[in-house]
Amino acid sequence: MKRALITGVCGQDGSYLAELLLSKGYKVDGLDRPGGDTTIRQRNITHLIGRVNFKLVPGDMLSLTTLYDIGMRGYDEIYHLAAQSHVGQSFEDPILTVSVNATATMKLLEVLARLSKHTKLYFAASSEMFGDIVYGESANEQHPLMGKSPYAVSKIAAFNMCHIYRKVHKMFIVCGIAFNHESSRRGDDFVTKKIALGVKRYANYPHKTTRVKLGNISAIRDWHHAKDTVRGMWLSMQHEKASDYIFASGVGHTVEDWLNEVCKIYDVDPNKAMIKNQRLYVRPWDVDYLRGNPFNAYNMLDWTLTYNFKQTVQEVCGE
Ligand code: F7E
Repeated sequence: MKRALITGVCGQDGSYLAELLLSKGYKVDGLDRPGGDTTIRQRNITHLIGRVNFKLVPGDMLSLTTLYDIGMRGYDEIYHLAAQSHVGQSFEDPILTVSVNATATMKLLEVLARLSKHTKLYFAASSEMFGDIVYGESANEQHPLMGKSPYAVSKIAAFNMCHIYRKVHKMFIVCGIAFNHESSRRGDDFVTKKIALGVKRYANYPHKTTRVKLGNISAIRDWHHAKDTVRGMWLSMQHEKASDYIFASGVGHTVEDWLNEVCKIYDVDPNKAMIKNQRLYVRPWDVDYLRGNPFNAYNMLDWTLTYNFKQTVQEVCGE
């Protein structure tokens, strides 16, 4: 029976990945950072708590004790998903973002190199690392990294460090470069879920006070469903060689396209249901266009998408 640790188990990806690994017969530990309201924090994994082979391990990636314990437990596989993952918030607190996303990942690498070199590690890299891609083109794993936010820079630092440990310490480290991936378990302050909840609210109470307040709705993102991403994570860890993989749909849509699709579901006029360019939500430096080329994942891992754009929107809306 393989033993795996998921950092960030309470998040959207962590919760789906825990389900997947349990279904494959793994013994799964989930790192759970105490704090805030437990019911809210654990809402994505309530159905897993108490299940045989699933255990929550309290800990914090910023704690050396936690990292040392992880090294001492000698897991077969670690899926390192814990992060400050909100790009907008990374401008508000760049230092925390770098501490959690980059420095803690570097410490984890060093701990594993010293205490548990056989452990396979999956690192959740991000399409934000690319910064702007030439309009109309798509990024593969070799695309230059020109991050435009503290979040992007923190992920680039950790990504490059993963390569160093892969090369120098001969460790099995996979970097999954995931483009935007969504689900009904997405946090409420990401644009997809915010629109889904906001438009529903407006449909129920159509009034100018219930309109969804948004920032830049012309940004283009390459969206797919988070259940597909986590299947890619697992597949990439089973391949004989550790490598980097793009997880994306290869199709770009604007935030406005997402809004329009949600408005169709709730039968409301998008121009009435939202106000755009709200200062609070416009980023100091946004990435205008992102689209990925998932050829390697398709080819090397037999990775396929089970949700298209429309189905992803519907699932996020819970419809
Ligand atoms: O923004 C625009 C915003 O916050 C998408 C994270 O999982 O995916 C995610 O990062 C776009 C941006 O996701 C609002 O400016 C407009 O252009 O949903 P988002 P993200 O920043 O793309 C990548 C792959 C990650 O790695 C990240 O961890 O939507 N936008 N109006 C807005 N965004 C938000 N959040 N809120 C708005 O009101």
